[in-house]
Amino acid sequence: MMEDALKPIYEALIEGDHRGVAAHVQAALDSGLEPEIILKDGMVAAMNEVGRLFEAGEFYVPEMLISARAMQNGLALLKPRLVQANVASAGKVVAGTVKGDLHDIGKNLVCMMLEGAAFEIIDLGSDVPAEKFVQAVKESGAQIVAMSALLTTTMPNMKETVAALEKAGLRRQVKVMVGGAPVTQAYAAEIGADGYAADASKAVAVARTLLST
Ligand code: B1M
Repeated sequence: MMEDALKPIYEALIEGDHRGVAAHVQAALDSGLEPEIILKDGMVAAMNEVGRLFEAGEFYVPEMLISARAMQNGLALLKPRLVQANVASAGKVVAGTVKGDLHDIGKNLVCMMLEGAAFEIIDLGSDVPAEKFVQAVKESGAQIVAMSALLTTTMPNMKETVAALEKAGLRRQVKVMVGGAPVTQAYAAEIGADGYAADASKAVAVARTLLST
């Protein structure tokens, strides 16, 4: 059953009420609720419902967009609680949502959790072409490339990025990890990625494992 403090967050997110989301997230934090619970059981659950309503033809792109904006508003409040200041860098990560794909909420969450675990993040944003990943690895000397895709039609661009890293002679110096709703462990293996994570907290564990192997 959903906590009482989460219901108004869930409802405000579905309504795309960004002020309401911020107010209810703040109230939930003030009441002592863990940020991870607010995120997972309140906000991510609401975005899944938005997706279901879209699929059912009850929501259209503008509704998805205003819910996404409200989500970003709530995330901004959670960020300081999820990202703790750490001393030593755990490693450098070049992150982005692949070419053709504008969904950046999951990728932002992954970046936030990695940052909280002391990784240095070079966030390339969304709709990132393979060459831009390659360029960023060259410039930063990152040890990990983290790619997100939310559309079945953009998943192949992960494979394209792996190929571009290979072509640039960089594949042996970076580990590639992938994720996003349609992505699976099997797909990660198929495209030659080194790691897959189903959610943002698992992404931290995967990144740590990749750098220790
Ligand atoms: Co779009 N959209 N969307 N959308 N959208 C989905 C993804 C969809 C599943 C909705 C649906 O039909 N049920 C569907 C995809 C269908 C498919 O391909 N199979 C879809 C569609 C069709 C589209 C358009 C094509 C719609 C249209 O124009 N007709 C269009 C495409 C635009 C484009 O990208 N070129 C489109 C547009 C949009 C908006 C721009 C309006 C908006 C995005 C705004 C933004 O991101 N700034 C939007 C939204 C909000 C969604 C839904 C509703 C929510 C996505 C989200 O933020 N979820 C989504 C439905 C759904 O996902 N249920 C949907 C919350 C987020 C925290 O979860 O991103 O999955 P997620 O991230 C998770 C994990 O996947 C994982 O960690 C996170 C949780 O901890 N993860 C990683 C993600 N990346 C990772 C990387 C890792 C590891 C883990 O390692 C590197």
